[in-house]
Amino acid sequence: MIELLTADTPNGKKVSIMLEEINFEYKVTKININKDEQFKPKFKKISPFSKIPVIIDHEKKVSVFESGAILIYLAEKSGKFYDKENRILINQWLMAQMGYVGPMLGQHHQFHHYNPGKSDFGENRYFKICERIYRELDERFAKSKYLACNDYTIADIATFPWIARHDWHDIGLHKFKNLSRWYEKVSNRDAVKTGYDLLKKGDLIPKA
Ligand SMILES: N[C@@H](CCC(=O)N[C@@H](CS)C(=O)NCC(=O)O)C(=O)O
Repeated sequence: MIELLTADTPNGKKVSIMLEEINFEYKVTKININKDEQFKPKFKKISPFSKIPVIIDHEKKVSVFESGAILIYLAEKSGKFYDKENRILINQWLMAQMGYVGPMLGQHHQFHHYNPGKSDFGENRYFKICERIYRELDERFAKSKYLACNDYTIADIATFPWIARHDWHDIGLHKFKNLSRWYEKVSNRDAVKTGYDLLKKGDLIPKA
């Protein structure tokens, strides 16, 4: 049994989507990050930076923090979405999501969506970076069916919930044909739909 400690955010959705994809039995413990539950000592013990998501594998008595590390753990445990032949490609695109796509789009959310009008510099900087990421992903999808290779992998699972915030980004996902094609294909997976609205039932995936 896997326990998922999470909140309704893109990083949290990565793991609920993965758990649905691999069809593992799991239970959810909600961590209310707006009420500072992430700073409770019991949670901090398994998440040193006080961040969701975290999983506990009760069978193995092991906990894992950092969504990328969690996806790798679950992929290795299930033998799915982390094909050995494509592993170098999958690792690169997964790390790019973890180190670049997620953090930059997260800053764009902070300046453009949550705090507009507070910093022209911040708004412009992250708007341009977000636009550039859309362009770069679009170029990738002109060459590859899925992000890392021609198969659906944990790199797609990590990236999808961030692009699913496209209505906050105001870049115009529909203008990026290849990225939109990938987005629609991933959106239509049953496990993605179930994992996406796990904590907020009825929260439909925004259309491209
Ligand atoms: N690199 C981490 C980032 C996790 C993260 O930023 N989590 C946010 C929610 S999306 C969080 O827990 N914020 C609470 C806080 O920082 O206090 C991962 O991918 O797991």
